Amino acid sequence: MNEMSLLVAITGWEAEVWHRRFRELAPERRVYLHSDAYPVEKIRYACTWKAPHGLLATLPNLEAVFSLGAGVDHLIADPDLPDVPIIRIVDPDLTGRMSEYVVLHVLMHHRRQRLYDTQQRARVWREHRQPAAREVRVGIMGLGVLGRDAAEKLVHLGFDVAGWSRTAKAVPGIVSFSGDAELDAFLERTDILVVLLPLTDETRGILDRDLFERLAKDGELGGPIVINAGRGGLQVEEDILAALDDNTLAAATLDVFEREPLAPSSRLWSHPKVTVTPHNAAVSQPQALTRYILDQIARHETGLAFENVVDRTAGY
Ligand code: NDP
Ligand code: OXD
Repeated sequence: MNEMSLLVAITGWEAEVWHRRFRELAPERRVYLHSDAYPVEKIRYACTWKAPHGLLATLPNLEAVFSLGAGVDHLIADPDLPDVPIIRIVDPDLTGRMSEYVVLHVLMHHRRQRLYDTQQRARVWREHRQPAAREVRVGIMGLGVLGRDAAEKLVHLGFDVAGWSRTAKAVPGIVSFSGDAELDAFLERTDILVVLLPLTDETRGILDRDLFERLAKDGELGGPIVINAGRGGLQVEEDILAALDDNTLAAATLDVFEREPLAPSSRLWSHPKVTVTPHNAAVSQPQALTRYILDQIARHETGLAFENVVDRTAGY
């Protein structure tokens, strides 16, 4: 039995499914759930999603921490996070799911599907003007692994796509902006804003009234639209509601919220211009992602460097 044991520390998701899958794929290792008893000194790798803060600091021989999602804000927020590499998910399964979500919701707005749903319920046969995809400017905030894939798929559909990131990018077919200095230029050519930023000290609360007012006002869709599948902490929900009410924004699709689950009392649920999904834009699938983590461990144990290591200073 390999004594380089794994600890699965998950809250909010079904931990047992991950546990079972790790054991199936790595029968030679011991794999523990954090809710069971485990020998702290044997744990070398922690596989986490919203692990209780302080738990990782109790593992004296920890060599690496894996985030079971692409985002690592749940780990960075732990004040006792040990000084070992943090590895995040970069996997075609997760990336593909996010691009499906982005393409679906961009098209929902572009093709006015919500309006046709309402008309259908009222038995109304009425056509509305339909701009071509090339007439619609999509701006993706966060041109990382997920943003880039979604951007490329939207370009393929014919949309006029731009991206904004911290460092400059050169992606064929995509107009790229970077840093605070180019944010205005990016926003003023954006009809549909897709947000795939990580939550960091720099990005918290970035989606506020001031930003919405800087989006394009001359677009083909009757006002700018926001799609946030990044993190709820990026958005100021009161500002979104106010901007929808006074037509600064035409619509919003939100997968993530300041507090999850979204409170039943939130006005976002019933607002006619809002589409709500329950933080499932790109769900982490144990089937695909346990394999990715075990491959990373195998690399490490043969002397190779981990891939997709988080930059703690940048916070993502
Ligand atoms: P990446 O780290 O690959 O990309 C992040 C992008 O954001 C990069 O382009 C980065 O710039 C940019 N960025 C970060 N900080 C800033 C800043 N201050 N100003 C401008 N740009 C910035 O992450 P992923 O694409 O893999 O994932 C993005 C996020 O999506 C995750 O952090 C997570 O929060 C969210 N997510 C949500 C899911 C859901 O189901 N709703 C599922 C999976 C992920 P640069 O390229 O210069 O580094
Ligand atoms: C992630 C998520 O970060 O599911 O992967 O939110």
